[in-house]
Amino acid sequence: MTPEPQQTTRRDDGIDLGDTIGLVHGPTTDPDAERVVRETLTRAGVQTIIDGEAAVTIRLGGGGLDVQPAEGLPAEGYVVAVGGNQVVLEGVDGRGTFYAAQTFAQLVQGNHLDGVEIRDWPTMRYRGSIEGFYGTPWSHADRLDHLDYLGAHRMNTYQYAPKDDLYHREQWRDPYPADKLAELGELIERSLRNKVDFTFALSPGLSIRYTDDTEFQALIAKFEALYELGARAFNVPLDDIEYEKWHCAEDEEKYGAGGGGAGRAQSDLLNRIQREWVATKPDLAPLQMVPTEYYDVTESPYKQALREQLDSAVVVHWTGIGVVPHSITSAQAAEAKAVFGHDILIWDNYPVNDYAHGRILLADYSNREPGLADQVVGVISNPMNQAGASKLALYSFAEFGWNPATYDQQASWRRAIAERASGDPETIAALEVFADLTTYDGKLHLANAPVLAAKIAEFWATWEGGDLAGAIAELEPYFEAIENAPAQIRAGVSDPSFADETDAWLDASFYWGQALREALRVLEAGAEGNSSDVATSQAQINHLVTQAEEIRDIRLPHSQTYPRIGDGVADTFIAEVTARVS
Ligand code: LTM
Repeated sequence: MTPEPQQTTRRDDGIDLGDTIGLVHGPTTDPDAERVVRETLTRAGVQTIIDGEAAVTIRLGGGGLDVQPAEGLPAEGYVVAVGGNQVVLEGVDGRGTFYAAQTFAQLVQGNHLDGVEIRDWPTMRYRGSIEGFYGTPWSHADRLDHLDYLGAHRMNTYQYAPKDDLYHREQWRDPYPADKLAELGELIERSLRNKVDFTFALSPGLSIRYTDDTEFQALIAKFEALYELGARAFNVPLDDIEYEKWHCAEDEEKYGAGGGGAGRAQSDLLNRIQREWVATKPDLAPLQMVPTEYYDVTESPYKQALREQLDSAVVVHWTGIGVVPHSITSAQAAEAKAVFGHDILIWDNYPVNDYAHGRILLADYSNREPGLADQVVGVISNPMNQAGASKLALYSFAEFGWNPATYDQQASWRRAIAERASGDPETIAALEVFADLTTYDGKLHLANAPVLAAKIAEFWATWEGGDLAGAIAELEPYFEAIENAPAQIRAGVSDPSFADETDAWLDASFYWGQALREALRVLEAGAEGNSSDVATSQAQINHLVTQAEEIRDIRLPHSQTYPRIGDGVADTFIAEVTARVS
């Protein structure tokens, strides 16, 4: 089950659903939950769903079985009970009932459910993602698929903030053209179906004139257009701007120089949005902002201004210490809360790869302390330019946000891999080999290809001990696994976006696997004193590496360089081999 429920009690009276099910609606029933239940039943082979009781009855929205009701659980909490020929799915609210249905979907195995009682609720209020990276934004189809993924993993937040959507940042004043607006409308609709808060973010900081009323009106008009489409959550990111640079003399005169002035100007803007717009719409979620100093906890005139002047209802984003921090501790988060003086939402820059050109990041979501939940209102992921491949990390964000106390980064990563592989052992193994080659990001993960590196270290130890054949016999299967992983992944990962988006890296892995194997031939030929075979194999290696380095992904910024595969390990091995035979 993912995320793992807070409380699970096994019962011994499981249920076979059969082909006819009764559906009874209780007080907390929910149409999106019902859709998930019906789809699940269809997948399980149920042919008839009757309105009312049957031999097996699903009570959607409570009632039935003698279980403690959901009432009293935290927001979004729910109860699932399976036994005595009944299934009870009850939430404390609509989202809770939807999550009960999603849990039901995971519990159904074929046509069967084991007996169980689950009481569950999220630890963190905000769980999900912020599409907040530079480079090629996600496609419309990527986003629709992503929203389904969030809903199925009990994540409740998607923030629309792609840096390279011109209408989000550079041309923030301009209304969206009709076709873009229609797409945003579809995203909002899909978010609602998945009980995800579609959070529309507008970044005016590159050019806004804070004292100019028409600027405020332009911002509100943009928000209003999204509100009309159904968006109920809004964010004003002011990251990555020159906050000491004013865009009109009036601003400079009113706010003065330095970070303190920027903090006052930004507070005035946010406070006016809060006062004149948010406060007039009771169905809006708390307003959010991303401060310009989002990456530290150092006291400054800017933070002092936000702390003292920004409306207390505004939620403030923070990335941890450092833009992409190796670790985030609860003590740091407590400092962030104190220095910003507001609720803190962690904008976590993992697995975002816009700064790591040529890399996809498929390693574990690591080094975030569970105690963060006591200090912040949530943790959301800034993902990669590759939406489907980002699901590996998002899986773990879902688990961490739901239940940080039980979060185990390695175990969660393995489950995420297994999910991508639909549980197929060969595909799991191939994904693990491939992900190892794409570990390094220079931030959360400082070592590249740790598994490959360890195997190569063992190889040299055996080699130094004089057992060339034994060393090769041990290592070559792993090189073969590198070569063969792409084909296995392409055949075995059912989500087509994964192989599609990692295509460049899969191709590169194939060539590097072959090059590594050829390096073993170099060693063999060298040991035999066969210089002609050494030269032939070395030429072949050069050819393979050239092919790997000619590959380009189609997305910016990765299209500007070659896909990195086990760099610093695979290339070093080949260099070492060459040095030893020369
Ligand atoms: O992290 C924040 C708040 N802003 C930007 C992001 O847009 C960008 O994706 C990441 C990673 O490069 N770094 C930032 O500073």
